[in-house]
Amino acid sequence: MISGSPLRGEAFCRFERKTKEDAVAHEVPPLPYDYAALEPYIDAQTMTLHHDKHHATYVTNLNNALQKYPQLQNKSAEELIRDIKSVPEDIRTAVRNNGGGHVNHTMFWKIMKPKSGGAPTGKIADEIKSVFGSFEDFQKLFNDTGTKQFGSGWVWLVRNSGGKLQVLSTPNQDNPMMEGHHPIMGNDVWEHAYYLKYQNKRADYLAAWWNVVNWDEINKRLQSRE
Ligand code: MN3
Repeated sequence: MISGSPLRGEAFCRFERKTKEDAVAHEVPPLPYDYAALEPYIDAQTMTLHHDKHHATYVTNLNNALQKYPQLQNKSAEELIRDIKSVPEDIRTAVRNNGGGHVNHTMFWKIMKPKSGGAPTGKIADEIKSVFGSFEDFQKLFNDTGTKQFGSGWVWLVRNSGGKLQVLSTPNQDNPMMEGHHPIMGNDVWEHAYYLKYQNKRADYLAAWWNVVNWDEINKRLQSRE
């Protein structure tokens, strides 16, 4: 793999000394579009800070937390958070917050796309209709759930541990996988996701976000776990 950032380079060298070629440090995936591509719904400055600073910090902190546990360095971030209770107690909170932050944001960039949004297509459209009645009812539930999440967190559509589609929210960087659910899509309701443009109006951000939703990617996530 090619190192694209000094951040990864440093982390990789550190692990390389410890475990030879086995471990690869976690790294921030490149944004799949330009920072300004989601304007006017999400502004370029927010995207730049969110991806290059916030997401990067979760990755740095995750790699730092794993330094003293070489046996955990080969696990994907998903594997780590899915089985968070098996992570050693002294780094569990750090892995929960930063591994969660890494997984959540890696999904987030991919489920958005410029010139997209609108009504869902494909299988997700059918499932939403059959479970929530209509796309509008689903949007209202998703937006209300995101608005009511107190403080920082995420609002999700998941396939729950019982196999049913469900809307729920999580605090901080917790991911539904920690509770045995499969996350199909999620929106970040941390203030860092919207404050520069929307200030305290989280509901306005949640409403605008539907204009950048990438239903193709969400259909892929739906079908990866049926
Ligand atoms: Mn965020």
